[in-house]
Amino acid sequence: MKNKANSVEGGLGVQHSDLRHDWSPAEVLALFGAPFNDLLFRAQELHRRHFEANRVQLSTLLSIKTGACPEDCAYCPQSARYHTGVKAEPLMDLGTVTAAARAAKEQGATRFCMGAAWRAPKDRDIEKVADMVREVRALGLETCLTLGMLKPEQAQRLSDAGLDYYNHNLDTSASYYKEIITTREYGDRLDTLENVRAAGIKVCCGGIVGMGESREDRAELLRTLANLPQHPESVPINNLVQVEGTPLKGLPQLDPLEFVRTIAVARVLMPGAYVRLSAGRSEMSDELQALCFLAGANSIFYGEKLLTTGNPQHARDKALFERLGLRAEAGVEAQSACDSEARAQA
Ligand code: SAM
Ligand code: DTB
Ligand code: SF4
Repeated sequence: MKNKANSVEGGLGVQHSDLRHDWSPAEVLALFGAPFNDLLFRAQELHRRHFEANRVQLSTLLSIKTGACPEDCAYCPQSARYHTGVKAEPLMDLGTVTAAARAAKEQGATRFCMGAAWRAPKDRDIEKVADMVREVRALGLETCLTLGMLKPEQAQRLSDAGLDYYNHNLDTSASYYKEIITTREYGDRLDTLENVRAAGIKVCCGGIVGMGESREDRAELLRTLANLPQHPESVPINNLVQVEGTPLKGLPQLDPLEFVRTIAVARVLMPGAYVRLSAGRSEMSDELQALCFLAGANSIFYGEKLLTTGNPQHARDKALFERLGLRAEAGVEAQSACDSEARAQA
C-alpha cells in the first residue's frame, strides 16, 4: 500500500496533528537528546500510523552526467576542484539511460533517480533530460531528477514531461552550509525547492551527516525541512561517503547511534515522508541498518552504485530484507493491479 499520509483522518489512524510546521530548536534538540529507546519508540509509533510497517521503497540511481562540476561542495567527488579520480563524462544518450532504467526495474526498483553534476542545467539540457523522463516513465517507473538549481520555467518543463520527484538537498544547517560550500547560498537551495513545488513536482530533500557538523546543525537541518510550508515527500539522510581527494576525507566518523537518532528525528518531524537511508550503507552492518529501519527509514538506494561510489550488492540487500522480514514496495503497475483486485473483491 502507498503512503497513508494523505488519507482522511480516522480511517487509517492518521492524525493530521502529527504533521506540524512550527518546531522550535529546543523541541528538536530535546528529541535528539531523549533516551534512545524512547526516541525509537516514538518514531516507530508514528511510522506505523502513516506507513505499512515492513515495506521499504526502492530507488535506483544513475549518474547521467558525471564530474567536472564547477561547484566546491566539500563532500563531493564530482567537483572539478578536487583530484578524486572521477572521470568526467558528458550527458548520457537516451538509449543508455533507458537500458539502465529497464535493468533497475527488473531488479525490483520502483523509482529511477537520474543525477547530473551541474550547478544548474542549461535550457537545452532540460529538453534532453525531459525526453529521459518520458522514456523512463513509459517503462512504468517513477522518475526523479537531481540537476542542481532550477528556474521556474525549467521546473515547469520537467513537470510537463511527467517528472514525479526532484531531489535537491539542503545538506546541513544554514549556519554550517558556508563551511561546506562557498559557490552558492542556502537561500539558492530554498528558491529551487520553491520552484519545484510551484511546478507541482514532489520534493525529495534531505542532507548529509558526518561532515563535522554539530548535533545542533543536524537538528537545524531537520527543523528547516519540517517547517517548510509542506513536508518533502522524500527525505534522504546520507552518511558522508569519504572520498580520497575531497576536503572532508579523514574526518572522524559520526557515532552510528547518532546516525540512527537523526533518522528517528526525521521520522518524528515528518511522519508522512519517506525517510531514505541513503549514501553510506556499504559501510554499515546489517545490525546498524536494522536499527535505521526501526527508527523509521522506509526507503533505500538499491543498486550496486550510487552516483560515483559503491552501494551494497543486490544479493546483500535481498538477504538483509529476508533477515528482517522487510518487503519491497510494489511499483505503480503492480499497485494498480492490486487496487483492481481489491475493487473486484469488494
Ligand atoms: N549537482 C546537483 C546538486 O548538487 O544538487 C545534483 C547531484 S549531487 C551529487 C546530489 C547530492 O548528493 C548532494 O546534494 C549531496 O547531498 C549528495 N552527495 C554528494 N556527494 C556525497 C558524498 N560523498 N556522501 C554523501 N552524499 C553525497
Ligand atoms: C541523495 O540524497 N543522495 C544521492 C542522491 N541524493 C543523488 C547521492 C549520493 C552520492 C554519494 C556519492 C557518490 O556516489 O558520488
Ligand atoms: Fe556539483 Fe552537486 Fe557535487 Fe556540488 S554536489 S560538486 S553541485 S555535483
